[in-house]
Amino acid sequence: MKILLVRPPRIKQAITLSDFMFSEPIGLEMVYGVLKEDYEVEIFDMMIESTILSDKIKEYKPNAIGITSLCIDVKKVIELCTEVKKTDNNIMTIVGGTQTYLNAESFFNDDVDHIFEYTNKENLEIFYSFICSSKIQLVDGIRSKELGYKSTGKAGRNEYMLPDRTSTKKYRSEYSYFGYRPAAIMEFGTGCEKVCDFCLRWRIEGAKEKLIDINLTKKDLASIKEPTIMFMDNDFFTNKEKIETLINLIKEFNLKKNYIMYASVAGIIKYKEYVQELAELGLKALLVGYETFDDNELIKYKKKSTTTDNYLAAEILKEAKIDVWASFMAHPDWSKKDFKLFRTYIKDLKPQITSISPLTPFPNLPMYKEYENRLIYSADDYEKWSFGQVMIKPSQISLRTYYYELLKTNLYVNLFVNKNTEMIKKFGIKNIIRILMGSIKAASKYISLMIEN
Ligand code: B12
Ligand code: SF4
Repeated sequence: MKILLVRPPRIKQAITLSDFMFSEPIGLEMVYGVLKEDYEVEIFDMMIESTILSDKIKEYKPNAIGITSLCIDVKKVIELCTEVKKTDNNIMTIVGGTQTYLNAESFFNDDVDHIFEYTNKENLEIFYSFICSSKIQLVDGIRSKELGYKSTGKAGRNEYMLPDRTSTKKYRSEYSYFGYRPAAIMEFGTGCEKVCDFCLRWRIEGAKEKLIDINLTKKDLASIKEPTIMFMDNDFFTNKEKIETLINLIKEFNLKKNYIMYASVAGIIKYKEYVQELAELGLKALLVGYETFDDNELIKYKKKSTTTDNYLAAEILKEAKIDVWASFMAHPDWSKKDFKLFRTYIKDLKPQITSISPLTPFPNLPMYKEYENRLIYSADDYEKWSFGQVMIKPSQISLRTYYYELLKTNLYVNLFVNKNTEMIKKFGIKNIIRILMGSIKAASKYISLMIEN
């Protein structure tokens, strides 16, 4: 059996950060790692390829096609499944990824044969042995069209399996994280115990933090050839054991790489004694969710830190010369005055990079109910749910003024807060031009939304 694993192309209509952060399709690399033992498998990354899927099918002649998905990809993934069926109706279509975990129903469609709600080694192996013998049966985590998309009802989570990074060899020079290119991604531990109210990530991975099996982690680390590793753990600074395990591994393997991580403000403050050592070992940047300038909002978001803690974390990281890639959420009840206070707050914190997402009450979140009657787009307008677009009708200013304030804040941050000359020195002019083009694309989408509204 021949299986083609596909990542859909960038969604042009959506506002995404994928020009800045564009990493390997690690979920597909894991599936490849399991299936390659018994089948012929290939990854086709449509974020890079210019060949259309039907041409690839004619060339590769697969029996099954597996497609990965994020929230904004639903329409495109279904379109790709339709293209598969039109090219050869005998090819089986299978969908997996974050979106199937959060909302499998969005893929109930005649051209989608099977949906992996969650994936682990066991259900992958059982499923493929069934389909090879043409016997479709109910399997935990899988919904099949032939069985009315019924589920066994057994809950589960996606398993972190060893990704086979050779599967994306021809694409790897393209994968980057901000100015670091090429860069690989990996995970060290799953879950997040901070359980912030607006966050999907702990809902996907669980509210309990667990280290991934150390032997798997060692193999994973050893398989990475790139000079930069982005750890996608939700909060790397969660406990001493985790931080010390990484420090020991870096020393044991004598790794000389750049590291990028996500870290919570509370974690940075609690484990500040490790910050300097990690910087000396190669930690270059931390992605930190400062979220807002307003403590009442932080309380409402159930964030485990205050706006004063944000200053403290910024100071600790500045001293250790670690870059801060800060993320903030624009609240729909902000007035012009709030945006002004927000800009002043960013200027005081001085992160190296700033990204601002309008508060997005994703359909699975409790917040969805609270804002349901102020939503600008419906839950099945999938391309809009990119975390980059205003989803809730602003209460203090018009939507057009709100977009104007967002644009103004983004320009202000890029021109006056980000240290552009420092960035050029660090990443080189070519990378900075690539990032700048991405910013221009995002800004022009905001301008068209401003005009539209
Ligand atoms: C790495 C990452 C990325 C990478 C790429 C991820 C990818 N798959 O291609 C990059 C940086 C490109 C990215 C971009 C975006 N991302 Co992102 N990203 C993540 C992150 C940090 C980890 C995701 C991940 O790789 N997890 C680990 C892998 C192993 O999990 P997985 O892909 O689900 O794969 C498992 C199974 O699902 C299965 N599987 C996957 N595919 C398939 C296919 C088949 C056929 C089968 C059988 C199984 C299978 O195999 C794996 C087994 O464990 C998550 C946060 C988080 N912790 O979840 C956010 C997250 C997934 N991203 C998110 C968002 C919103 C985005 C953007 C839209 C943001 C933006 N505005 O730019 C863009 C979209 C890019 C685009 N399409 O243009 C949201 C998703 C919300 C949602 N409901 O989908 C998350 C949850 C972050 C958040 N805001 O909370 N992202
Ligand atoms: S600390 Fe970050 S990953 Fe953890 S729940 Fe809060 S926002 Fe989500």
